[in-house]
Amino acid sequence: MKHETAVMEQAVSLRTGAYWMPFTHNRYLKKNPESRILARAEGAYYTTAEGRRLFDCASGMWCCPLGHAHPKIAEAVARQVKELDYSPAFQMGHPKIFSLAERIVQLAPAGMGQVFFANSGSEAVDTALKIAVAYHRMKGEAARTRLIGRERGYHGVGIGGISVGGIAPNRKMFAPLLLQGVDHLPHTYNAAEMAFSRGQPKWGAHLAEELERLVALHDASTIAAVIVEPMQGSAGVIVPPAGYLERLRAICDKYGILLIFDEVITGFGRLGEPFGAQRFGVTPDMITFAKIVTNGVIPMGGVIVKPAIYDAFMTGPETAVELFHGYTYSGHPVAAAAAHATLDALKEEGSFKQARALEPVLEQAVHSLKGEPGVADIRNIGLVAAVELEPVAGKPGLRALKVFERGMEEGMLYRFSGDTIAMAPPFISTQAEIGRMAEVLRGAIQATR
Ligand code: PXG
Repeated sequence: MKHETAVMEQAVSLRTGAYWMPFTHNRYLKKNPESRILARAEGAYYTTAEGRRLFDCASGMWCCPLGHAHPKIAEAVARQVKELDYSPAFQMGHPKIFSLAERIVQLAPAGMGQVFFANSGSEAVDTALKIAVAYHRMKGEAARTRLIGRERGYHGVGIGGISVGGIAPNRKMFAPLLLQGVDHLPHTYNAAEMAFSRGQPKWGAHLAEELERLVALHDASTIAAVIVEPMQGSAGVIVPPAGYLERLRAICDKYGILLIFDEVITGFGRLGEPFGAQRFGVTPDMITFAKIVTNGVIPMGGVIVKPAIYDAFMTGPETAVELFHGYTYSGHPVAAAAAHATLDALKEEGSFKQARALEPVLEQAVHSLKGEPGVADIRNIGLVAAVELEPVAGKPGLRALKVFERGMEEGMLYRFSGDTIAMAPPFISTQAEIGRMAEVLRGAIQATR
């Protein structure tokens, strides 16, 4: 209790000037930081410095679905710090990272073979892009360097990730740094055709044919890879049209182009299956992951590849390094311990099944908001949902900010980007909590009309 009071006191007497907050309206927040300071977390709830309990509607930032302060994960981390806190990542290993790679391959769709570890989604993405280009070179097709992303795609904030990404504000300031030789598929969102769809929209599979157009324009011999999120998360939850990913896979196969699924959000159960690949029945050549792999407790990311990709590098003298890439903290032992405990918990708690069981509850709850003032669209799949609001004229983002602030007053921590409210509740949520999450949102939408 003494400790708890100290945490809270520290949080309310903050000097905020030195901290440059990421993806944040620093000036606005720092005028009144108290309501935004999280002091504690347990299970599906945060407690703010002001002592307000908030339901964790987005599982942190999509990464903590097993709930906070998970005893098994906490214990595994504490034990690992004492047993082996760090092991050099290059030329050395430790037992837990080999076994973790094997477990991740087993969870992945059939046909994947190896895992390369990084520390975040952004690093995972840049790793996958580098592997794609280097792979073709190893195979004697060094001209295959072009990377194809998608409009509205989010692939983190590395130079590679923003180059293949398709969100203008993330790109425009850094335009001179963007990679050359990148093109983009169109996004698949069309309100007139798919607003208020439940799950996968029926319209839009034909948009995958745009890849044929890009192949005709650039020639397949110049294209290394296509990278897409199976479900676009940061763009406001854009669910792939039925048949779309299948068609992308077929066109990539036809032209020898690698298909990368960025599963940083969809990996490890968010869609009710281990990966989006299994949910949609489409197996890519590489999968990037991060977030849920450690339940958000310790940073970790990585790339899962098909054996043919790994094997392409395993040539030349056995004593030579095969891939000149890696991070000081690749496969960090403490992250590996957290990941093992997370995978144990996902299994023991039947989390994928739980996410599937909650999917219709979430779907029903959020779609009941149709018709509330200014609700432009509602989208959902797996344990993910988004409510898109009509913007206040001339002030994009303001409506969602107001709803977000109102939500906090009512005990809900929503995610918002632009004028879309996103929800990705913990797998441990009860039906009642999901119902309340939607009802508080209804009240906030009505109050901010
Ligand atoms: N790829 C995808 C598909 C992501 O969603 C990243 C890469 C980058 O991961 P790191 O670990 O470098 O941040 C992401 C991250 C949101 C939100 O609320 C989404 C992300 C991060 C923070 C907030 O939409 N996605």
